[in-house]
Amino acid sequence: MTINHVSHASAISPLTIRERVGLINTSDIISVLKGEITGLHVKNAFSDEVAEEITQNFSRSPGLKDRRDGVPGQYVGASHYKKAAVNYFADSEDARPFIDLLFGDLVDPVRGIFDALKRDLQHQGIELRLAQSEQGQANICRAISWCGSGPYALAPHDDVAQVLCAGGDFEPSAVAANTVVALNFYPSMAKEGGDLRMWGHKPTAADRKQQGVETTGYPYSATYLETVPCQDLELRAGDIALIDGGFIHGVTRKSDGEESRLVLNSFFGFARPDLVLWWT
Ligand SMILES: O=C(O)CCC(=O)C(=O)O
Ligand SMILES: [Fe+2]
Repeated sequence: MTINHVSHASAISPLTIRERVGLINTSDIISVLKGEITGLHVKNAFSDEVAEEITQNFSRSPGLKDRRDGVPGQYVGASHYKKAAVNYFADSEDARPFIDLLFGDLVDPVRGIFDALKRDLQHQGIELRLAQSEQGQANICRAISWCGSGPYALAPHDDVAQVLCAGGDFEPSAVAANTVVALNFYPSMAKEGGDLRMWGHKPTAADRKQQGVETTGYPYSATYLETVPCQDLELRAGDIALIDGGFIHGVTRKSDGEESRLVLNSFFGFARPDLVLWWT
């Protein structure tokens, strides 16, 4: 029998989302990493000038492409979604010059968080590094403008299934047993909508199988989510959001027009008690 909606009260987990204004500290980030909170929304985390420069560099990028993996969007960089590890790392190497171009001569704000977190974890005897293989190394982030039609610009999904399904030779697959943190920088935001919606449900492998999203974690149906409480992170350009990517989340419909919605996204999490990996 197929269960079409989340039917067990025990499958509902409360959402605890911390909010800050203008101040990013590594203790908040580590709280998400350790699964103590579900999310962190930092408003006004970086300046309008930095946001505008990255947005312009994205729109003019010679590395800008349309996604062809069934998830509507335009992107610069590499995604491990639906990809074997060898291809992901080769794509990451190819895309690196385009990621560098997104930041031009700016001090890269994503690298800023990476370096601060690396330093803090190091003091605790934990290494933070980019995921790697013989083919190469992951990039610090990827840039995406989602363009799904219907109620969601990016349909409800989780970020864990895609990690598991990349195969055992994909270093980050070890992170799936722990919290997979999604880190999102927003250089540009649509006038209306484009919020990050989180549902209070962290699907298990059995849930994914039942929903037919075993290998992708994408997309979960409206029926499945009908009885699950949700919360919207109302985003503005210059904001950062970190979430436990194991919880179902999606991006609400956004207005068309001049301002497009742009996200710089990366993932990280504990592969071992003494190792945190970072990838895209
Ligand atoms: O664009 C966003 O706000 C979320 C992106 C996301 O969920 C993803 O890339 O997996
Ligand atoms: Fe996601």
